[in-house]
Amino acid sequence: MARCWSCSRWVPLFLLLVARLALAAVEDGPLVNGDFEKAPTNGFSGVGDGPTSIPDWNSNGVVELVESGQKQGGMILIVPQGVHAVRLGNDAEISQDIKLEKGSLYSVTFSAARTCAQLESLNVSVPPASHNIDLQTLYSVQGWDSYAWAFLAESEDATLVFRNPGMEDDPACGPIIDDIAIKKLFTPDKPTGNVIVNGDFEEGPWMFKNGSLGVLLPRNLDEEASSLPGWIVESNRAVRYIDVNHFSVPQGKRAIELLSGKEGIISQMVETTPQKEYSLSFSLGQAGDSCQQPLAVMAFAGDQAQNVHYLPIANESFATANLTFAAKAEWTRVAFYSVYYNTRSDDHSSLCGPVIDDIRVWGLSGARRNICQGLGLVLMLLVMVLI
Ligand SMILES: [Ca+2]
Repeated sequence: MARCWSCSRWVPLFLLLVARLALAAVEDGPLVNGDFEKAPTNGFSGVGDGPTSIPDWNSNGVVELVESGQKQGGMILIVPQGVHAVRLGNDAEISQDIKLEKGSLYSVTFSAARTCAQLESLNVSVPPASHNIDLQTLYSVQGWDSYAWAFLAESEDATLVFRNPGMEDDPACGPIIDDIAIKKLFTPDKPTGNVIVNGDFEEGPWMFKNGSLGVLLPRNLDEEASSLPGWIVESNRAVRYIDVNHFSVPQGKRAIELLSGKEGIISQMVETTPQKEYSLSFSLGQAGDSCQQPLAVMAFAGDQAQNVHYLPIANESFATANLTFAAKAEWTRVAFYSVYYNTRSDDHSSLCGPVIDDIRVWGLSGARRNICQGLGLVLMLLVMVLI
């Protein structure tokens, strides 16, 4: 009897454990069959002959598995990683159910390639959050790129959807997608004596170890849902998130490469005290990706702007730059863009540019208003003592 009582006591605990496991949110990293390398029930043999069901994904419309080297007309289809990827036809979509932590910020990383459509774009969503990614600009000569998109989880049960919003004459024209991963992001605390959040860019989207092209961060004006916590990309073109495994990074493991001249701008609003003097410092360098010089950035802090050229010193891949400014308001915009439109010297078409990292803003002196307030207090105390 005692034995049964002992057993029954463990049953609810076991059920609770099972329930917790079932509710566990998706882990950081590749999604289940996010690289589309898992064979369909009838094998990969039918790939190229038309739509087939894709393991672990739901699909709607003309969704095809494509194979590396597969030809369509005179064009060889591009598979970003591995041997297989997925192509979405007109208005077609794939989706996967995922468990999330409600209220948390997530970033989805994926690779996409254009095929033959004129105005190719890709809609990525975790309803109700949704974003159209423009695939029109080719950033790398390989014909594909990795992108990141962030969203706030509004519920625990969610569905990640990739949809081709296009309606091309040729229904086979549509983007190819591959290598899908997710990462829960956190917003780093402001370091002591520095008002910039995530100025070292160490917190950002998932990056694949073999992802040699970095991750593009497209336009995103929503500071609350940014793949680069603290920052927004306020331009039409993307900036590139790079890692130390494939690029030269001035500090830590991650940094930002600015692309597309004035069309690639990142910015952050920082809290400042009006009239107070501040210093903005940052590392400026080259990514080690054969980017043609000159490399330069335009750095903004409030109404101050400074053009800073990267001048390689000895064997250093970066240098430190500084800009002093007086805050005019309680919030000051800090922003960067590349002065030039740079391309790689080896292919003359892949976009590249200067690297920035380790951005800091700190106060140099007390605000005049505070000094006056302080003087006023001293005078008042003096009067009180005299009385
Ligand atoms: Ca860094």
